[in-house]
Amino acid sequence: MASKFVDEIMSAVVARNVGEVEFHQAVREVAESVEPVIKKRPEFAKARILERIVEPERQIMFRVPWVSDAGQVQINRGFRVEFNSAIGPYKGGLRFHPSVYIGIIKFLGFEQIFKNALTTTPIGGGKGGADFDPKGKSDMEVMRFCQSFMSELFRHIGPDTDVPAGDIGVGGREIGFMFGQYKKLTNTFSGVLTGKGPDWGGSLVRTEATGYGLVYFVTRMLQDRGTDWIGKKVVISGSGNVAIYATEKAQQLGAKVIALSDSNGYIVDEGGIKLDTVKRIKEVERGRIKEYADEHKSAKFHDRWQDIWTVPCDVALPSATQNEIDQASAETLVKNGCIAVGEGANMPSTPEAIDIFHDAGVSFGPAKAANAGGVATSALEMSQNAMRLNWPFDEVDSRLKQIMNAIYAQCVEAAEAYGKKGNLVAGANIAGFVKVANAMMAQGVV
Ligand code: NDP
Ligand code: 2IT
Repeated sequence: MASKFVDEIMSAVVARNVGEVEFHQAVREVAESVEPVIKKRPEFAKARILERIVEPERQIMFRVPWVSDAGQVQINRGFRVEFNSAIGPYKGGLRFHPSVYIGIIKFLGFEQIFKNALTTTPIGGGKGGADFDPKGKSDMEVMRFCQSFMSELFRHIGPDTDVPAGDIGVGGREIGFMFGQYKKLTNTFSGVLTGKGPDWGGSLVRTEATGYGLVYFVTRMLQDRGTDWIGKKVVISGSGNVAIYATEKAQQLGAKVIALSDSNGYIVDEGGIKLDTVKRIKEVERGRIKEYADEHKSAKFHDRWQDIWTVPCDVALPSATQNEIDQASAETLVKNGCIAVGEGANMPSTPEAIDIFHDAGVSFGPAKAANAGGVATSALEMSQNAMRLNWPFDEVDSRLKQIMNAIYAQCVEAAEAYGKKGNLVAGANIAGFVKVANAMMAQGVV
């Protein structure tokens, strides 16, 4: 049963943001979590902090025209939502996927505000992208698209204003093309994007950071249950940037990762995933996960990606997309003995699924906290760019580990302080919100 407080917030948000169901879902969860904070801090209610936070500071939508290899004119839609700059420049990724519309970008930008606050680094929240599908496009088509996209975006961003990075469909190749165009248009070599190549301003560990950080976070969850990764069976959805480096770190720590997926289906290799094969297929050849099963006879391919959660495991790391674990999948995971879920993707579990995990005593690491290692390392890239220095791999990795431990501690403490011991969803939302709210209070009604 929703409270009057949540109902009021939600009816205004739904009326003003018609049809943006993912955004509504993200706001509802935060509103439910922070209600007790606002009751305890009436100055937040008076200053209408939550009502202000749900309204982006600025939203940009633009036409992205480009020409295919066949000489045909294509038109996509580009987005950048600059959501909140209370604690630093807008920061967040760009998603290129055909499902992108303003509701997806707003849910991601809204989550990013609180995630970025948890990282302990000074970055505000933003997100962008386009309904462009890089799959099946040539490198030259991707380049022309990225150049056209940046030809509009460049006037809205900057190293002290808004610093985009990657997300689904945007990796090193796309960041390179966009950085090149930004540099040409502005005649500046700056830290305007993160996820750059290590030889031209990028940070070591940024490629690995989201997956590694996820595993560092879940390590703390497992420690609190008196256990570790050794011998654990792990199922990870997706086979992109987050999934690959979560697999790598989990394997280094002694886990057995047995399943991965893409939008065509999932593979199970009970002998343990051979990550070199996955990296070659996905990072070099840009192929499909099915090809893994053609190469390794120990593996089986199944063609419904949603069914990956029927594979029995101790730890599940959803690392593909939003709402990929629904109630039925959560019930199956619990029935099969899963003890911990760490969200690598943004909002991969539905609210019903999260309730099932909490009720069953499964340790649950929410996206805002568990996948914050990527953006945190982006903030470390910004620091290195500002100093014109490059830190060694081990230094960035050890900072990442410290940050993930600090995020975990903030979630645990905030949950306890508000009578929600062990509920890291409430903890993450409260700790992130309080930091942003305090900054907004200090800066007046702007
Ligand atoms: P990638 O594009 O590298 O990989 C995405 C993977 O998920 C691919 O295997 C893709 O399959 C699969 N996938 C994406 N969308 C769908 C869909 N609608 N249905 C089924 N499968 C899908 O992206 P990332 O690994 O960077 O991102 C994965 C998730 O992690 C996203 O939710 C992102 O927001 C989140 N995230 C990413 C961070 C980063 O630093 N990159 C940081 C924090 C969170 P296919 O190739 O077939 O589309
Ligand atoms: O969802 C995320 O945190 C990201 N896609 C990373 C954003 C960033 O700016 O590194």
